[in-house]
Amino acid sequence: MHTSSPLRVRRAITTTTLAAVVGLAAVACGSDSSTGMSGMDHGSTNPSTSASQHSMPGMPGMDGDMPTGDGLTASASGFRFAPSVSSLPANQAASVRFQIQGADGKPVTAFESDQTKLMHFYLVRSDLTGFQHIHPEMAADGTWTAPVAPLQAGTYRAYTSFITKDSTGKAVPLVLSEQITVPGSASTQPVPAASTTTQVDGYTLTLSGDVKSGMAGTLTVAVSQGGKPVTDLQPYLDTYAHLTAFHEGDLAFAHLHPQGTVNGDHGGPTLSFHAELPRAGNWRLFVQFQTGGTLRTATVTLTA
Ligand SMILES: [Cu+2]
Repeated sequence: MHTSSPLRVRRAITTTTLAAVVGLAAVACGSDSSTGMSGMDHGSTNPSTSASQHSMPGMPGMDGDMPTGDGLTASASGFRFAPSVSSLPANQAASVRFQIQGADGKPVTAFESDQTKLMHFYLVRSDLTGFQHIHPEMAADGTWTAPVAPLQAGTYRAYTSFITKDSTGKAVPLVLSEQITVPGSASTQPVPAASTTTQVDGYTLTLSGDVKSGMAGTLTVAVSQGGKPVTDLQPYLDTYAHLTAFHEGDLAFAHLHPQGTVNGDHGGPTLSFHAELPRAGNWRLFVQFQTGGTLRTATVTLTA
């Protein structure tokens, strides 16, 4: 079903009007509860679709010679991620303002919804700690504002993941990133050893599947609590789990796309993801899922 790059495979088939979505896009994931957000996460109108895609790993991009399959460039396909800051203060809440600029340098204002959001913004530190997943809000002029929780000192990478359109109207899914420095003395940690299991908030996640670098595969995550299968996962971003991965060392980005559709608060115990990791080595996985109205983030290292 999925034949394209790890960058953005899945896109909403419905183009929602900008005005309707901006209001919903303003909530950071950390405080995101789907309850009360009208219709946001309960539909199943966002099936996995294979977006036409040109940025296979190792292949040149359509409009340039930079590969875009790892999310490590600030510009690709004629679009540029332009943050207003290159550093943020340590240990205090802050905002990152940014634009996505077209080849003419003007801010882009037209985006398509992807997993119910027009823009996904991620932060991770060089040692793969400090993960944040935020849904920024866009002003009419195309300036986005991402509210960032307090950061420890260190070197971070900020990623924007979105779908826009090129001059011919063709959808262009991109992940663009820039480095952001948080001054101060940083005590980085070694990336934890690879494991097939991890815990968060009393939940145990067990990974299985055959994931090799540079190849499409399926990663399965089984969720249990107290030894019993969990079957009350709630929809989050139109899925039962949102899985982001970062590569140890260069911080390459991969989004693992959920398979299957969402139907009420009955997700689990087993979730499947289309996995396509562009590099060999260790990947730190951030699995976000929701139960009882609370968003939880489990982390685990996977070696591809
Ligand atoms: Cu997001």
